[in-house]
Amino acid sequence: MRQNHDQKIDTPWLIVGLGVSGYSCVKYLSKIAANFTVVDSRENPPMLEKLKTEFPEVNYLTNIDLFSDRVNVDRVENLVISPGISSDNRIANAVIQNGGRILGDIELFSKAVNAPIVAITGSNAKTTVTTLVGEMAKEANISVGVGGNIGTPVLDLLEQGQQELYVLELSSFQLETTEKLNASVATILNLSDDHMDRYIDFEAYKKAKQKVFSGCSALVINRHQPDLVSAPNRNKKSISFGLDAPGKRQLGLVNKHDGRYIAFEDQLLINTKELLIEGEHNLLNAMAAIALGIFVEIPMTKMISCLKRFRGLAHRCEWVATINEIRFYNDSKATNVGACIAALEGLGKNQAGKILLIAGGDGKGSDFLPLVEPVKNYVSKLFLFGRDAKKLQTDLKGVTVTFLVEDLAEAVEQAWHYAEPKDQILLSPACASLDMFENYQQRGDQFKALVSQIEEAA
Ligand code: UMA
Ligand code: ADP
Repeated sequence: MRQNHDQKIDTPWLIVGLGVSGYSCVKYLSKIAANFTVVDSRENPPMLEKLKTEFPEVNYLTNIDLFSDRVNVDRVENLVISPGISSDNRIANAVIQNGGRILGDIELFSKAVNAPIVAITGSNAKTTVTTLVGEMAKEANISVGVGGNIGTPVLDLLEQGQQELYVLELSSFQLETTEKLNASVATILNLSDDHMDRYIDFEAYKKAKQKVFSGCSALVINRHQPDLVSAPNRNKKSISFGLDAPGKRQLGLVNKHDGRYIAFEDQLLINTKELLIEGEHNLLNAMAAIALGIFVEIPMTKMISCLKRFRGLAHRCEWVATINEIRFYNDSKATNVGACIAALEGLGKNQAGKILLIAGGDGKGSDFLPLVEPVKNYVSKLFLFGRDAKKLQTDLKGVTVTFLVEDLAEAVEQAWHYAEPKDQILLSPACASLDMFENYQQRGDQFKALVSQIEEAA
């Protein structure tokens, strides 16, 4: 049941959402002695118990309908909204109409710090590149705070005292409410359909992402998608990255007799054979991290030594096991079509066998047609489950042999049944997991457990 009586917010600040971001804002606003209230549409938001114990004096309202006109926000001047909630709701609109402003935790953070910020967004590769830049800074003994969409709310980073550098992974949701980020260097790594259940169209999603450049001093640009940079930022200093040979202010690939090298202008940096991360997409990620690092003066030697030992992250094209010459990969973090294409191209090229692909879940309103070409090229059998299995089946009709299955367990069982030596069994769902799992980690962990069972029985 929703609150059915009128509510008046009596404070100049209002925090919407009591998840980890909302709670980090509670701590921050308390510290700067702002007078605020917290609301959440859920009956029992995740951080409620913590709020009651640690901040018993704070006013809060739960089970609030953000679209109802029963909440009076006439006194609210600053509405701090959590990323999971769109600003297109009645409470936010009323605050704007009254001359108030909408902001998020990223805006508060950027006003509070003096140290340089590396700002990273994109549809895919954010966590990989953010982690890499953070590790590169540590390798160079630079004190660094790494946070944002990656998991630690940015305002929580301030609790460790000011660092020499901040590396932030930013989602389009977080950028929507960020007017001036003032990053030392900012990038949109790549862009493909995602979160189409939140945005009217791709342009609206792109516009949110482009806020990462607001007030930035320098840019890192993907040469394969140059139109991601918004017009007012095109004349700023920049370094680009791409899979072709590099020119001036460019990172790229150079072929030599002993292999392919990542190079900056005419300087060879590392033979790609020395990297532990697989796939062409990870070469782009390595180059993007180096380009970002150059702008915040991480020494090149440190960046290269870091790259040589970086093994990649769990659930991202992660090799799990090889059983009877059949390789299993967990790419549960492929929650959109772009990531699935990268996995198919990364694992499919130069392989003798075929890929048996396990996909499906919540497609977040995306179009699956861009999968047709890579599925045709690399996939011998497709196993689909979850909410959008039928939509995937329709969009990929006639492209390869397709099976609709009940769940992940049946998908793995069937894939193992059909796989032949040299094949690869790949979980790369192209969809979010939330229709059947708590999160992508649980989906990936279940996949790994199912593979272990096969290994034990084999
Ligand atoms: N919610 C309500 N009512 C409310 C407030 C929230 O129903 O009043 C729901 C939201 O719709 C959402 C969930 O609660 O489904 C969580 O939303 P939130 O804004 O409270 O999220 P936080 O717990 O603060 O976590 C957020 C990011 N989550 C989202 O953007 C949904 C986390 O990214 C991020 O790590 C964290 O802040 C710290 O910065 C997660 C994520 O899924 C990993 N991000 C999306 C993605 O990567 O695709 C964008
Ligand atoms: P994000 O934080 O943006 O979701 P991750 O580094 O967690 O990015 O990777 C998410 C998914 O995207 C994984 O499936 C991963 O294999 C894939 N991926 C990684 N780098 C790229 C890239 N450059 N282009 C496309 N997909 C990528």
